[in-house]
Amino acid sequence: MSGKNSSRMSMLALTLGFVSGGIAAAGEEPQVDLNQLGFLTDGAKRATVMTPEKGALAWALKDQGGEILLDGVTEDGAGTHQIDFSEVSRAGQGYVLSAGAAESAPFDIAAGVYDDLKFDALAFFYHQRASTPIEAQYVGDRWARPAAHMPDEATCYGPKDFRGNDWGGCPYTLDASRGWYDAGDHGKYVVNGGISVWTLMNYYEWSGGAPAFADGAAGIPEAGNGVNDLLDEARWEMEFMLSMQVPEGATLTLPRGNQMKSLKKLKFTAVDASGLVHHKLADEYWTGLPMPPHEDPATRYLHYPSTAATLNLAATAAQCARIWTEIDEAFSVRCLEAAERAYAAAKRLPDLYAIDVTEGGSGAYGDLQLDDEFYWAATELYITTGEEAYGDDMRGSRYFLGTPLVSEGVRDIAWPAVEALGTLSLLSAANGLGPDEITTAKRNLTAAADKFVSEAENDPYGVPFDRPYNWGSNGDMANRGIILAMAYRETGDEQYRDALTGILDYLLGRNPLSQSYIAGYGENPMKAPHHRFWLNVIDEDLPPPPPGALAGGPNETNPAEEVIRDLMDKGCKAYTCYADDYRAFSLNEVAINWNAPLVWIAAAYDGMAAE
Ligand code: 9MR
Repeated sequence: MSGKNSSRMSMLALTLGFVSGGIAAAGEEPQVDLNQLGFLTDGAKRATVMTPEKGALAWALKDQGGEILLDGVTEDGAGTHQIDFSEVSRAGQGYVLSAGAAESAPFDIAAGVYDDLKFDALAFFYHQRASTPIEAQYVGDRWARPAAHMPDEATCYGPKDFRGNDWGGCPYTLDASRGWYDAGDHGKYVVNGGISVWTLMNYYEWSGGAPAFADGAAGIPEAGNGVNDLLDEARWEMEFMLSMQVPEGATLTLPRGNQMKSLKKLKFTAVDASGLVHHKLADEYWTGLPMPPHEDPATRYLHYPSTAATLNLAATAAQCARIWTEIDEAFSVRCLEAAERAYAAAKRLPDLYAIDVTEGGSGAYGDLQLDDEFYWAATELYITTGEEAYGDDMRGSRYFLGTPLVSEGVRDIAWPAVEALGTLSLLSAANGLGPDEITTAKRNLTAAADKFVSEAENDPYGVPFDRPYNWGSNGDMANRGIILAMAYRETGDEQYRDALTGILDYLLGRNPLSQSYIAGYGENPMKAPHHRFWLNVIDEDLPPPPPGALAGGPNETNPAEEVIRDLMDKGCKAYTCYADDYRAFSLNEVAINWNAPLVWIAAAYDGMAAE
């Protein structure tokens, strides 16, 4: 064990003494943490033992009948020790790993152990659909509900915002039905819708048409319509995104430039708003919990257009245009026209920053740095059209061919950091890049993956993540999995697949809280998300979270609510800053931008299994 491990380990051991939740705390007895779902027959199999004891611990892997398949001893001394039993490939159910007196949760080894997760993770999006009934025949009686926000029509809030600025309203109402509710709330945000729908569509492109989601594979109303089910789900969101675009010829008065220091006295400019995209459509105020979507009493409003939302539409509609070209030409043309109009509008008005006009009711999704959105949109348009004007913008960006390497100024993939999405599309869809450019993009991809591998090697729980855990850290983790899966396919290098295994292991229980962050999966799954409908934990008439919903996860950077503040006061660190508590919206919300990369990695990982 490296020195770095030891220091992180003792930090965790200290910390864990404070963390409640029914899990054995350090200082009492050993704890064995591993993936509570299980392992692929030919994949890496690792566990972490946390022990307060001084000597080495004897460990044994036992099958359901108690027969020992492999045994050994841990390293000497108190701390966190890794156990590697990858050499065991015999398929079976109900295996247990014991170390000293402690036992792991039961788990399986099977080539098909990930068969269901990709479908359940995708089903999250059907559950979150607006403007349609969620039918029992697809989700079961517990989760069925009537249509909500049907239609979802709104005009701009105003003319005055809650601070008294007069925006003038907008001279139209939009029918922005469909789309997915963002998270535990009923807001629909173009920024965040963008990265989420991109991720689903990217899996389609990267995997050569997502055969796992072939028409009829998923439980959605469109199954049987001749179109891949992943695309059917993505289209539900694209239709909403397209409907958020400002009609041709509309004039709006909008605040240009960064006016964050004078939000009470905004200065407005009359602009030709054609092709811009509204930032979000959301309730006027925060409704309480629980609040099933079909009972939502709040009036809904459009917030004014932002350049970021406009570029989110430009990027995803460009991606949509090329994907649907052979599937539904009219839709493809609609997407391309919308993308080109949006991109032109963003270039004309590059400095429209999102500003909330209601006090509460929705998240801000504000972003003051938009050169990454410009790169992403230009790149998607270049891939789709091959036009040099887009190619020039793409090549002129400081992000050209960048992948998440913070040392090179390219950030982890997240809703306000979308530069890598452009590069990943260049590695997923046919395009006009030269061979040297493709080589550079691949080299950048593996450089990012190499960094994640080394972080996993230095972490006692094998987690490829060595930076502060922020709001939605599980989504960031899953996005790193996309990089690792892509690098594995490019190179065949098993260390990338092993690090991806590390991410799934972590999300499914190999962590110091013995927590599976995925509802319905593992012995100790997330049960109490911050969600207005999946609140069985406080009302037995309401459903629990459906299997496949991923919690936001540990957060040590933003003490936004009482639960996390309490944990931080008690000294939580990194992946111990979490509680499965529905009140904890900064830890335990679910969201489309976190479940989308879960779909991506669950499908990709399942596809890597030896049959
Ligand atoms: O995921 C978002 C996170 O990055 C921000 O720090 C946080 C606070 O602004 O908001 C998160 O997004 C929430 C959004 O604002 C409203 N719907 C629920 C989202 C997930 O918590």
